[in-house]
Amino acid sequence: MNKPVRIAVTGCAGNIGYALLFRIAAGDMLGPDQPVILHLLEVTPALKALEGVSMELRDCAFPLLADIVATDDPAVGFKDADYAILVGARPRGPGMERKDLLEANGAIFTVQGKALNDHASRGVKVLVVGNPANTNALIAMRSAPDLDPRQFTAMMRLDHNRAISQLAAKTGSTVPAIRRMTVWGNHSSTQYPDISHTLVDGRPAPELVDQAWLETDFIPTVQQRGAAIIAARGASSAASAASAAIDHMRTWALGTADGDWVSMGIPSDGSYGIPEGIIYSYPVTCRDGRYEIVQNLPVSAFSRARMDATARELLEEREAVQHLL
Ligand code: NAX
Repeated sequence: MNKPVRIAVTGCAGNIGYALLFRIAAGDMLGPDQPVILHLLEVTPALKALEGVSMELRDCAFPLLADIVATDDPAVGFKDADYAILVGARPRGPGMERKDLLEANGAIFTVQGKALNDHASRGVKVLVVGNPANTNALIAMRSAPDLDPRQFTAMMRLDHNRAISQLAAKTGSTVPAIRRMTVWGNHSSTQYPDISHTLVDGRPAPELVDQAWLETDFIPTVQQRGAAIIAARGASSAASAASAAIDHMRTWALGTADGDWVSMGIPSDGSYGIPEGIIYSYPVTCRDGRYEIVQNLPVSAFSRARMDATARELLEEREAVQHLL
């Protein structure tokens, strides 16, 4: 059995937290040989509910759960963390503009970025789930000057998984038969789910579906899926978001399958003509705990326009939080 690793999760008394923690403790994230110490971080008013979550986690008697640290102090919550999943964020309240949301969350992610900088393991892998995820990740990254920017990522895996599932259903195929899906850009309705390089049972996906379906069905369905879940369930995606967070971290830590890639929000390095200095979703392969952008994919004019539109939105978001960077 390996030495336990420390996994910090924020927002643990919320919806996604409740769907996420039990699966991490069961070994779904890092496998059946990796014990974990869970660091549960919440705001002070939620500490009582957090105590209930800790009690339930203990009651599961998970063999891999070595310990639990529950706290409202980021310095304690991120102490020696090897992984940090930042779920907790301010939801958009009535009458709140996007700018207000960016501002309210900016305050959270500057504090958490600094706490990660000062207290986490030097190799910590950070995933931001709380919205607006890409720009929150940028704020946390800029607040942690002693860590490598590459240690900060934003969650696009839910969008990636949604795209795979839609394409599998359309082509009468199965999820494992779909490889090389890409979602570019921002975790928002400007994201660009792109099947140009996707394979279905080894066949190019663009040969199996028509352009009209892509434009009027697939792309908007994936872009609007979060709103559709809220409309149907009366609450935002929770179990699927938790599952995607586990997939993101497992792939980052343990690697992508040969011949496949995943979508991750990462600091742009200028690849594909996307401006540097935003957290943009790219197709990446992972190996030995590191990711690399898949390079040299041909980009059609149709894709170019959509990749640029979602980059522009991220530049606007960055502009709105410039004073925090
Ligand atoms: P909930 O409101 O159920 O839970 C959020 C929890 O975070 C609350 O318990 C709250 O007390 C806690 N929290 C707030 N500020 C905190 C802080 N500074 N430190 C620690 N904890 C804090 O929301 P939930 O449904 O769990 O969603 C959480 C976030 O995920 C939201 O921002 C949501 O928009 C975002 N999502 C992101 C997705 C993605 O793909 N990137 C998809 C799902 C989800 O919509």
